[in-house]
Amino acid sequence: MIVTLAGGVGAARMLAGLVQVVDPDHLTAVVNVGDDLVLHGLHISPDLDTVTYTLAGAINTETGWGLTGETWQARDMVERYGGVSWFGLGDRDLGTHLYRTQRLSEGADLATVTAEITAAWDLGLRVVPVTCDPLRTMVTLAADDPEGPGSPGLPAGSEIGFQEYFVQRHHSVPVASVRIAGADAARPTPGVLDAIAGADAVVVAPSNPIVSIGPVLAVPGVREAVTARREQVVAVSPIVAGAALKGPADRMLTELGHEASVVGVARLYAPFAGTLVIDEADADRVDEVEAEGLRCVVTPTVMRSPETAAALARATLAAVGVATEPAP
Ligand code: FO1
Repeated sequence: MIVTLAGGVGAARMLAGLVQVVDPDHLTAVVNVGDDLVLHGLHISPDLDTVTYTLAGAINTETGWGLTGETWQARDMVERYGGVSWFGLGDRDLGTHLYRTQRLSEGADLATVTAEITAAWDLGLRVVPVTCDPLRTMVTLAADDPEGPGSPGLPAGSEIGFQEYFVQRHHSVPVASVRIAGADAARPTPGVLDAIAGADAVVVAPSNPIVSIGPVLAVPGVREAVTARREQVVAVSPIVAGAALKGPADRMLTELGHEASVVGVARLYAPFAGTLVIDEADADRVDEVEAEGLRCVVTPTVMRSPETAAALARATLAAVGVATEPAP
């Protein structure tokens, strides 16, 4: 069994590589739900949906989130009424949130509903929310944020939800701190800790270390379970040549006092990961990464195509001695 700790877009691409090189029946994605939000009364799980839609081949490849072939009539109606329209929910995507919300209201837990949704998309792998309990990533602003189109002004020190930071404010305001609300009381989804304990490899996907991998590890028991498997834990750096490929990970690392580089990632991950995979662009930093106490593997990590994602998946698993299936 291969377990992958996953955020959104980067993790989804990595998983699309992994399913090409290992039997999907032997693959479990443990996914961040700190980005989840309730909007229009609907429960939205962006990272679960990004992983699901990507593996189903139904993702909007331009945005990296939402569905292909989307229309926006419902959002346009909300906008007409002056409602909340900064978070773009397409008409097809809305169907997922309607279904999820209805099932949750009937008493199903998020893991059950996610299994139903992934089965409907014929996914072979298991996609599991790290917890079925509420987990919310909260961001405290380091500076005043002036009023913008569709977003009210806020003073420094205000705490806002992750999507208010990421989407409503286009992650343009500096961050003073990040808090994972609900983490103390959250219970890991049943099976998650056992999957980690029994995994041949635990892959930390190239996701934001603070707001994607952070909430997964914040669920009580998960960090400990991963650390106990440190020798088999292999992380892929989401930072290449000092920059995040997507999103604010580089700025956020700097703002929170970390180095926005493979060395900064190594420092954060060394307590629980035995190996860090870095891009060829950072090959000159291998010694500095290894000085942090992990093995370092250099390979192309930018997933521009299914082939490059498969090659990265192969190299990542080989780094912890896990054999992969030959290319079809
Ligand atoms: N990201 C945006 O930048 N703008 C959006 O309007 C937006 C809508 C959205 C709707 C559903 C969904 O599943 C994801 C959506 N995302 C949007 C992406 C998402 O909020 C972030 O990329 C992740 O939370 C970060 O991992």
